[in-house]
Amino acid sequence: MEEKQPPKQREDDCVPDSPAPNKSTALSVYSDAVSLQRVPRPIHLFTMRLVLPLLLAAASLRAQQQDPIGERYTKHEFRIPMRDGVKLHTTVYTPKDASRTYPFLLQRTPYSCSPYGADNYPSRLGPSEHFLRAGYIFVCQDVRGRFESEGSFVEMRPHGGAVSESTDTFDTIDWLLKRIPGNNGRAGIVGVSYPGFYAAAAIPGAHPALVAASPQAPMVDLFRGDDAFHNGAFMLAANFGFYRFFSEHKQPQRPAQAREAGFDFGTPDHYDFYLKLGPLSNSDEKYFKLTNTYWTDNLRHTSYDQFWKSRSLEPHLANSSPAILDVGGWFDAEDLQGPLRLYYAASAGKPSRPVTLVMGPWVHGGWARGDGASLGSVRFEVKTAEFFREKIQFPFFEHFLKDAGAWKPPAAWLFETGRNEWRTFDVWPPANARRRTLYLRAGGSLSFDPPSGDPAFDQYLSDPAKPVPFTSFIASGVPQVYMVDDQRHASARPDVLAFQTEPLEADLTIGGPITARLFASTTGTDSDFVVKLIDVYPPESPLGPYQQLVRGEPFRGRFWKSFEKPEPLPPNQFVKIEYALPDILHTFRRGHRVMVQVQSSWFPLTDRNPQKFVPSIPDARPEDFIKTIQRISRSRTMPSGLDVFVLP
Ligand code: PG9
Repeated sequence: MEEKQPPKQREDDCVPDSPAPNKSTALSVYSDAVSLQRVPRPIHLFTMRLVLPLLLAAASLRAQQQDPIGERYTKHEFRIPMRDGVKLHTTVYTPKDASRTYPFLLQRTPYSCSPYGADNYPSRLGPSEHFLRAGYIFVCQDVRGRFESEGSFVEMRPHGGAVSESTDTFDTIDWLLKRIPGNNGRAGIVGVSYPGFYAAAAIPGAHPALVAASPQAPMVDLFRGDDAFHNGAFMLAANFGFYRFFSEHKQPQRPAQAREAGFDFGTPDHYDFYLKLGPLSNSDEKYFKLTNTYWTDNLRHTSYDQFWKSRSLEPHLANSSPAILDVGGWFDAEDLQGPLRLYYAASAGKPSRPVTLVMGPWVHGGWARGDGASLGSVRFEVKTAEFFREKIQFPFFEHFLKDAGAWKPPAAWLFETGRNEWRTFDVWPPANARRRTLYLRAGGSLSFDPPSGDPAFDQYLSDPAKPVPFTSFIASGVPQVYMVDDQRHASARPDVLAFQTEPLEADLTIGGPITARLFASTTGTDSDFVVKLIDVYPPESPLGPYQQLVRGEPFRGRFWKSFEKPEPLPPNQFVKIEYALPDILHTFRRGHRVMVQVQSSWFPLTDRNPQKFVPSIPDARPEDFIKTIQRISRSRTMPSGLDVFVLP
């Protein structure tokens, strides 16, 4: 990665390097500009145009000369033998300052420990610059079967076998403690996404020296809400191109540049691409030819079978030994459920050290970079990512790995969106939260008051040939902004039911998991239902009557009885479909409305349900895709709605 060059000073910038102006800064920038007006303009502009860029370039060069990683750390590369003899490539960076001892900070990854070669140094090391300055022994390891390590890669290798990610981490730490001089006998592990899974997988059976673990956006259960399936609906757009990277390495079939470029969709409109693809089994016939084994696994295991159950970490997280800093993003399109599931599982046991959940207004890994002050059109007004890196993540590791500073964490350190402030809780969801139901009512209204009429329902036509798009714009892949995107494009569709409250007379704060309860019928024998919770801004807000998605989650109807054994839905008969939407902490401000939308597709975020029950949806035939009439009851005896926790 190239070192960033200093920002070029644009001709019309007449102020020293200043943060991007917001309201308050604009005034200071303006006042600076006004004060600068006192300098005769020709002299001033000449100075700024010539001198400032030179000053910036010199400062950046000095920084690079003063502090390249190779000046302060020595790089070593080892092949560490695991208990079964497989050797894992492990890069170790030790501080040159030998006047004190240091803890290990590990990352285990399937995404490479590049750059390789003892003389090649990365441009950054560790989770943030705080760690580089404080001094750690940084360790990066290629997991089995990836890049420079021996062995074979297994998707989320199941815990409990003769060798596992837990035993590999244990053996690695044991080896490092004995052979790397200058260590202080302690180790921590940190990682985001797949590296987050490896950090979580190190927790069960942890080496006694592993005293701190920070799984960040870890996958915990790929079928139950992480990257692969959400209540049985397959996360198509997120996974289609992803696995090519895994399946090609070590069997390079295309030039590296083509491999790096990923899958060539041939169009930026992936809604159209996937619609034309038809049944997912066509993907192997047309593109992957069964070479993308991880993709094919997803198409072969579309129920909660032993393949997925064996890979779930959830049963192994109770009674943890390391302190845990469990991090996730409220708007993480890949692994939102993982950190929540980890927190609930670890807290339910008897952990030896504190377990802390941190959730911020972040996309996947959004806390690791940038300032976290906004996402798309939505502003959070607080530099949440900077706060996390400086005030939470760094103190966590300093405390447990070096006995530096106090660490009296809350159980949950959560950013409340809507009101835009950090909050701490001694238990999550908070004990004083009140469970209430938002009922779907007649005329597209939504209310805490239950319906009284019988029968009462709304209906819509669901056509798999015209699925509801998951973005309000033409999109490639999964745009991270989708989780706060405007939902007016959906509200306007006849195949989306929308129910909303009157403008709120007071702030309404909802925290914790949400339970969707639909009494639904279909003229078909299978169907998806998607429930979305939306914050409707008042017309006078800067974004106008923006309909911000707060939380959305699909449910694949075939799993109405169990995720292990899909069964047809009885046609033209109301059945109760009840499922959880991942936690939120959001305040609907006074004057806003709460909206709930219900629909039967969310494309191509999830694959299409043919709506005729077939043994395997990826193997459905084109003629299996049928139009259906969906009915959602909102009657006294079958009241559809959302159970929410209202905070005082
Ligand atoms: N969370 C991403 C992912 C993991 C496993 C399968 C599919 C996606 C990731 O590691 O980037």
